[in-house]
Amino acid sequence: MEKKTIFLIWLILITIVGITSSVILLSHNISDDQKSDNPKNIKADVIMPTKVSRPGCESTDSCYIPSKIEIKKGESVTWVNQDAAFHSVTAGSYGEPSELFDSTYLDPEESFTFIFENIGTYDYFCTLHPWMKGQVIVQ
Ligand SMILES: [Cu+2]
Repeated sequence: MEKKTIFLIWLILITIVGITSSVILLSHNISDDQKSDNPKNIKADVIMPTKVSRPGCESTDSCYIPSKIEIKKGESVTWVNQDAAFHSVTAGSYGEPSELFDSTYLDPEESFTFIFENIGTYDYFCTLHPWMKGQVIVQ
């Protein structure tokens, strides 16, 4: 009778340990999934390449790559800052921001996504480097 009780307690303990380790393993997997959402793994539609914080990229239209992107209404564009300097993605043109979107300062490797709900041609620029210009064409 006593042996049976000990066996039952042992069985309950094993079950608890089993459940606890499954929960720990599951939560580990969840945090691994969340890590893949970090900016370095984000799919970039447009990048800000290196060294665009000095003038020059505008002569080859490569301050944002690609500088012109065509999408369909309702789609989004994701910009990723691959430079070592801060940049922004700001709707409008230098001195005339349209206020439709503004990433504010993006750190290196940081990204910004905007969903375009309306057809049109949208100019954007970098508030820190006026020579940096790009365009989103929504069809
Ligand atoms: Cu910039």
